[in-house]
Amino acid sequence: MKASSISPINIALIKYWGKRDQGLILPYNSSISMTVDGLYVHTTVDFDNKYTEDIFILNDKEIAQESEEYKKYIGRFLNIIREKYNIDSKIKIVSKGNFPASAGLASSASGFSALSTAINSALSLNLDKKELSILSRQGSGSSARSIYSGFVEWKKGEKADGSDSYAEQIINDWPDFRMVICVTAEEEKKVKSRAGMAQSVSTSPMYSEWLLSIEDDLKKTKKGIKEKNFSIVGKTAEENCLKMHAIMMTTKPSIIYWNNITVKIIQSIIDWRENGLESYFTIDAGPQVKILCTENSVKEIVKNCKKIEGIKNIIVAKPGEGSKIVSKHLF
Ligand code: 2P0
Repeated sequence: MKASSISPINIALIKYWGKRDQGLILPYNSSISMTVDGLYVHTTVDFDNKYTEDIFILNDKEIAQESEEYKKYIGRFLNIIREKYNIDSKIKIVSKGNFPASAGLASSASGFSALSTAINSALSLNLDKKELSILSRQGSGSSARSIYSGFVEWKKGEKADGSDSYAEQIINDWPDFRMVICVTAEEEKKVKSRAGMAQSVSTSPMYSEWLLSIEDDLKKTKKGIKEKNFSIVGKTAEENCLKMHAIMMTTKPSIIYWNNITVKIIQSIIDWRENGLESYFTIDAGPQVKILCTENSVKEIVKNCKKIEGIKNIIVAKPGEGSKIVSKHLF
């Protein structure tokens, strides 16, 4: 009962920030993302009676079952799996990401989609992509989107049981769309998304405004993606990102994920744009800036980024493939 998977991160163009149901992980709004090529988590799972307790090794470090991190994320998800599929045996999970964890690069999205995909195979659950997206969502909301390749929408759904809250592909191919990821800090963020978004829903005076404007953002972005209209997608993504950060900043106590390099990059992008280099930014629950651009401007953007002091790493990414089973096991 061993299986392995690889699952990518995804970066939202229209963001998810707030749950209408914390237990089932149901969002207040739909969201849209790009699945990112080259940044992924590789996971091997093994259900076997030889294990006397569950074991979870993340990036070569065993995560203690007593830790809050384990209980709130993996432990909670394994309880859901055990109850739903009537599983008694213990599991060993080994996961390895090729990017810094918890720094706003969607580690939980790739982590839980990799875990769900591997468990689906190990337990022969035969879930299709939609069902897998629903299962993965209950581990971490944004992971519902990493199941699919390309550009993806996670539909918020209406039903109380969450059966209509899953992701779907919008399009697979947009060959010249690029994301230049600027890593500005590699340490773990102080406020985890889960706690931060709950706090925003209950305390930001702007939260209801966010929900009122989101349908329009979704509509524009979906149409823009289908027509491969880069300007519309980039502009709408940037506006949506700023609205989400306005909510974060007006949360009590305020959540500010940006550092001074984040701000420097934002200002640079606006300058470049005024000078004819079309690019936009999006930023998640962390200080990294993801620059949206097309293939023909990557060279100039990377050259410009190298001149900005403090950027630790620059990664150029294309739209990529969703979660998949692989034969290589990590143990
Ligand atoms: C997103 N983020 O749409 C937004 C943008 C962060 C900022 O999805 O509680 O780790 O596990 O469902 O999925 C981060 O939220 O939260 C996130 P949980 P998750 O990508």
